[in-house]
Amino acid sequence: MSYILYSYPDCASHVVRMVLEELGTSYRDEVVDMREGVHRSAEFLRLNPRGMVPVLADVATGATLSETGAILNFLAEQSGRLAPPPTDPKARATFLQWLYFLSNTLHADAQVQYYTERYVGDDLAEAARPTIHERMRAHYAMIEAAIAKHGGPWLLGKDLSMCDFYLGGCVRWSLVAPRHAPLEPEAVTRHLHLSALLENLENRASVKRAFDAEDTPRSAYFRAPVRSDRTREMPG
Ligand SMILES: N[C@@H](CCC(=O)N[C@@H](CS)C(=O)NCC(=O)O)C(=O)O
Repeated sequence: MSYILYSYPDCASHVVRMVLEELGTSYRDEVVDMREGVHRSAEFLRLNPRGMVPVLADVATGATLSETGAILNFLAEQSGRLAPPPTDPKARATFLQWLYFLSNTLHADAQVQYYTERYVGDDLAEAARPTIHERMRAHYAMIEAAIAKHGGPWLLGKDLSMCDFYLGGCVRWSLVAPRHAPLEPEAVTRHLHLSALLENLENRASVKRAFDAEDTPRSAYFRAPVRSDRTREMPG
């Protein structure tokens, strides 16, 4: 076993799981039961003082890290896969640019969409939703234009990368997860290149395994969850 993945179903850890499955790397799953508040336990806070999943522990080196974007970069460096090599600085720069955008803008905005009250308070949450929805729509339109420019099929061009899994996770959370205000599917489905990317992603064996491992419906990106036995409390 190479890694330990601290996870909770359909959360940000799902992105890391898809990547680990794609890499074919062995890992042990440690489910952090958020419904039971395990993410706030002293033991888990020692791993991540912010009390969030994902956390990845690299068994061989003892390295332990949180933050989805950092974990993906770490895995790219360790595996030498799913990212252009450092020996190709132009392609690597584009990869890093997207990875940071996904982490500090798309994922961050998806969190504002989900946890709106945390950012603006209960009283202003309703009023803030149209603005955050508009931001998400604009991000998807910008991504569509970028893929259209090089022709796809993936975010960086012809090669699948870490970024595609991260993008897939963010799209899913913005469309499916929010309790109060999911984005309308058309915000994504109207974009042909982005839709094709998501469909390609959804059809990968690694992604199917990741969804199965979390007992999450495979209708991954556009449709609402069909299971009702688990409340989605902690996405994104
Ligand atoms: N910035 C973190 C965000 C991760 C995150 O939001 N995790 C959520 C679950 S999907 C979490 O642990 N939430 C617990 C909480 O907010 O108390 C990352 O990129 O990994």
